[in-house]
Formats: sequence, structure tokens, C-alpha cells
Amino acid sequence: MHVLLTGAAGGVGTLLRDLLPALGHTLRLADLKPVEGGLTFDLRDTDAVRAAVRGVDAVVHLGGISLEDTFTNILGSNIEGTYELYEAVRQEGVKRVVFASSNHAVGYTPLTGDLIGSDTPTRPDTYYGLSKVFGEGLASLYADKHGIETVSIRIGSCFPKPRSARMLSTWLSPADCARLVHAALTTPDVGHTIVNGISANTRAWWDLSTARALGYEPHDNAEAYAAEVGELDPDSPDAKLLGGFFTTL
Ligand code: NAI
Ligand code: 15L
Repeated sequence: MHVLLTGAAGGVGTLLRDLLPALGHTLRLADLKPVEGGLTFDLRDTDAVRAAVRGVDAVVHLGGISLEDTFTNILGSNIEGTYELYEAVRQEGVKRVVFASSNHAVGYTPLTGDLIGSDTPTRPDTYYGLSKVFGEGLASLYADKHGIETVSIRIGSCFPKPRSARMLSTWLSPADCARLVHAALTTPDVGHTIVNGISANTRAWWDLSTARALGYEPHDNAEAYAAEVGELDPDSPDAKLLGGFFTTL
């Protein structure tokens, strides 16, 4: 498939740039920051976004602010930017989007010991998390009204390796991320489907059944890094709420 990768200069974008071509995808790269061989664009620029999506089969939408920020900044890059992306997709006749949602869309979900499904009610922990709830809602609207299909992946923590004890539960390895994005791009008839995105972590808090229903089979397990990152402090927010310290920001 010919795929536009927004946010291509970022952490996940850099990882997927290397991994998605091996799964059969030809990438068009785009970011606010210059990226080699790619387009430099602002998601808030209607014409630039429309030009970026023209002619692709699908979009993997990673672009935007990836941490908590002022409401004004989140409004621009994440809320208006995602709206511009979906409008461009509609006008250019693109039929599939993979949206990088986040655990922070459901960050106030308590950690009770039961696995949390992708149907858990939204409980954003930040303006950032709220923008992911907006993106999921927009994806639902465009699926129902315009037949544009989206898989919204609530990514846990996608980094080359876990950076904290919390990530022993939330880690999504780069290779598993590519597998999940590939499944999200290629599975037919998804409408708007929300999936949890983590690896096969021994200490997982998330249920992966909707991701597995797309054919996702994780290969990695954060447990391999347990000695490196140490144990979770049971009194810390990271041990109590899915969004961890984001709930304190
Ligand atoms: P990142 O911050 O490294 O990359 C995001 C990219 O978006 C940056 O290169 C930035 O320049 C670009 N961007 C920001 N505003 C833009 C705009 N107005 N127009 C065009 N491009 C813009 O973030 P990362 O870690 O690569 O995450 C990628 C996506 O996945 C983000 O949407 C993030 O919210 C989501 N995500 C990431 C997680 C992770 O663990 N890395 C976890 C959950 C969600
Ligand atoms: C996210 O949504 C962020 O984009 C990423 O930088 C991490 O903080 C991740 O969540 C996480 O919760 O570990």
C-alpha cells in the first residue's frame, strides 16, 4: 500500500520508517520538522495537508503534540490538525486511516488487577488525552458518515525499550508496533475499531482481544527488561491509574 506517515520525524515515525517497508508498504513521509526525503508541512495548513494525502491508499496519523501542553497548542496541532487530516482524506477519496491514540485517552482508569478492554469508557488524564478522545470521535464520525475506516490504536509506550517500571506493563515494542499498524492497514471492514496497543507483556494491564481480532500477534515482552528498570513503587500514581504520572500534570 502507498501510505502517508504523518509525524514521520518523531520517535515512533522514525521507528516505523524502517519497519513498515519490510511489511510491503511504500511510505510518503511528512512532518512539521524536516525529514529526509519527506514533506515539511503543518497539519493546520489545509492545502498542505490535502496535497500530502493526495494519491495515497491510507494514512498512518502519528503527527501532533505527544505530551501534555497548553490547551491552545493541543487545539491547533492535535484537534484542528486531526480535523484537517480527515477532511483532506475525505476530499481526496482515501479510505483508511490508522490513528495514533493513546493510553492517556483512558488515563484515569483505575488499575484494579482486571485486564482493561478497549471498550472501557474514555477518561482522559490531560488536554493531550482529551485530544485523543476527540480523534477517536472524529474517526467514528467519518466512518459512519463518509465510509472512511479507521483503526484507533491506544498506544501504551512505544520506545526501543521500556524506560520505567510502568512500561513493563505498557510497552509496545517497535516491531510489535509495526505488526499492529500493518494489521490495522490491511484488515478489511474495520469501520471504526479501537484497539489497545502493547506487546505480550507479562505484567500487561490491557486486554488485547480487539487487536488480536485484526490478526495482531505480539512477539515481544517487556519482562526481558525487568532487571534494568526495577520495580513499580506501589504508592506512586504509576501503580494506581492507567495514565500514571500524566494524572498529576
Ligand atoms: P513525537 O513527539 O516524537 O512525534 C510527533 C511528531 O509530530 C513530531 O515529529 C512533530 O514534529 C510532529 N508534529 C507536531 N505538531 C505537528 C503539526 N502541527 N504538523 C505536523 N507535524 C506535527 O511523538 P511519538 O512518540 O513519535 O508519537 C507518535 C504519535 O503516537 C503521537 O500522536 C503520540 O501522541 C502517539 N502516541 C505515542 C506513544 C509513545 O509511547 N511514543 C504512546 C501513545 C500515543
Ligand atoms: C503517550 O501518549 C506519549 O506520547 C508518550 O510519550 C509516552 O509518554 C506514553 O504515552 C506513555 O504513557 O508511556
